[in-house]
Amino acid sequence: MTRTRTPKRYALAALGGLLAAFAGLVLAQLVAVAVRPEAAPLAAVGGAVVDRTPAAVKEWAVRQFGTDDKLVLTLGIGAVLAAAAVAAGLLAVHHLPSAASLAAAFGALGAAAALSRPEASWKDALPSPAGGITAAGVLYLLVTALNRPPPRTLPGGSGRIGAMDRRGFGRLALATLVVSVGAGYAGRRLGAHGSAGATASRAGLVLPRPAVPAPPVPAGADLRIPGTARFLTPDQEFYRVDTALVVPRVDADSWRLDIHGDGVARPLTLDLRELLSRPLVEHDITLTCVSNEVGGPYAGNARWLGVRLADLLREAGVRPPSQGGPADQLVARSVDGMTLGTPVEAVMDGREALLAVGMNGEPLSFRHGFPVRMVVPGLYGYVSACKWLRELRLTTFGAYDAYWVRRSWAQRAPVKTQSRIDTPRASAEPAAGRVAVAGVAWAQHRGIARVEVRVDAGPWREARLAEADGDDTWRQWVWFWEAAPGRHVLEVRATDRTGAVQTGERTGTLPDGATGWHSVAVRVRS
Ligand SMILES: Nc1nc2c(c(=O)[nH]1)N[C@H]1C(S)=C(S)[C@@H](COP(=O)(O)O)O[C@H]1N2
Ligand SMILES: [Mo]
Repeated sequence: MTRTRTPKRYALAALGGLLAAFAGLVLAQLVAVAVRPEAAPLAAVGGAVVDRTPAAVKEWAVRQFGTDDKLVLTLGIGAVLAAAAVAAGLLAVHHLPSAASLAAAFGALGAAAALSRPEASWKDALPSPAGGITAAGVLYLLVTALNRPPPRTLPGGSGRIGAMDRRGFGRLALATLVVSVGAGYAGRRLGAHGSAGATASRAGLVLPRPAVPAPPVPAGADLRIPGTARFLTPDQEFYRVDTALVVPRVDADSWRLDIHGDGVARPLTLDLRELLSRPLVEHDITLTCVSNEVGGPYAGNARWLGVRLADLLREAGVRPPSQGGPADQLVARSVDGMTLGTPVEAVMDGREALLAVGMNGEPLSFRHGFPVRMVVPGLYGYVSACKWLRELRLTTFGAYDAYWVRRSWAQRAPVKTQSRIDTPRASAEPAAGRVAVAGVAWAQHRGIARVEVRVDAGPWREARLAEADGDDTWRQWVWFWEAAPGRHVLEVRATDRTGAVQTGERTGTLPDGATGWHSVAVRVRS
């Protein structure tokens, strides 16, 4: 009997391909629960893509999609996978082995991606091929049903040429869907169970009182002008920038920190209890990302609680380069293999560089680095703020390039003076009359001395500054504008406490942070 290649058969075959891929993906996800979440196909391929994305493309993606860039990436990979699944389904109608090879190729690709990730072990290679085999098997069953005539139910019933066992296919397809959805749900539950220890360790963590508490935030530090960022950024509103497609959930009870390397006379290994037995310092620090464009959202301010990094380094026998120490770079490594390089001199020059465990009175959230992260006033996050910290190694800038430096970012990146207009927004149409122009300005570790605003490139007008909460945090400002109807352009610039005025020269974020004045065009209603 010959089969007719009806459009219906192709449509069902394509559907079969999608179902098979879905089943494979779910199974791979289940295997990854046993191995580690980062080894799941989408996470592994996504991570490998992130690792290989040139800085310029990454900057473009961050500009286009903001912190949704990870979601967009995952959807993109899903779309490629779906297209391949449809192709495999169509191929399978004629030639099952080619379809199986396609599934195998994707399994191998996922395995290679997983193995290429930092901190990978051989087990990470397991989930994707397991998924590929599952997909091939399911596709075989589904397409066999499509290529088989229906069973004759009536004696002498018609055996139409080209007929297919549509009912058999339907049953199998439904079963695949039900089992996959069920397994997917079980996988989620198991995944949550797998990190239950981490969740419990966070819930059980009681932060010790600081030996050196921070003075209360001055009442006048927050001007509370509608539409502006709050002085202390709540965890949920705090920007998040990292390469982790799966947020690492570290169990605080098994967490360890190793400190070693050049000039470390006494290498240290500490668990969390040992770390917390040292005197804790509380300090307010504004964290900013080098990828923040002028006027952008990647800045947040928090009250951090942690151990002074300089004290720990001294305990380990480290001397800064200015005192003859051999290492000028401190490389922090996270549990997910991220590396960030910080100047040893900056960490030991007296500023409150912290190994933080607390943020705004709570243990760090998982997103922001639980159980321990670094925070160094005055340096962009990518050269200082390692989350999910695991290791501190002393070396030189000459000997080692950290993750972002290998992707064309500068080795050293002190924060550049910036100011931002939070209100009015670019889209706003305020009524003529008195309009509050307000926002924040930052020059961490130098402090903000002045903020000025100008309208339509007119003379600079001095804004009113909120009370300062030290030099390591941003400072709110406000300027009341007698706005006349029509289109106007507002611009802002800050001056730091060294007297340096924020430059108006526009540069991009690469390689060490954007410069230029934030401007906002508004239409004032009459
Ligand atoms: N482990 C790890 N730590 C990291 C990163 C990362 O990708 N992985 N990104 C860094 C960057 S670029 C910045 S700006 C800050 C952001 O910290 P946040 O997400 O808590 O705001 O974390 C830094 N620490
Ligand atoms: Mo960053």
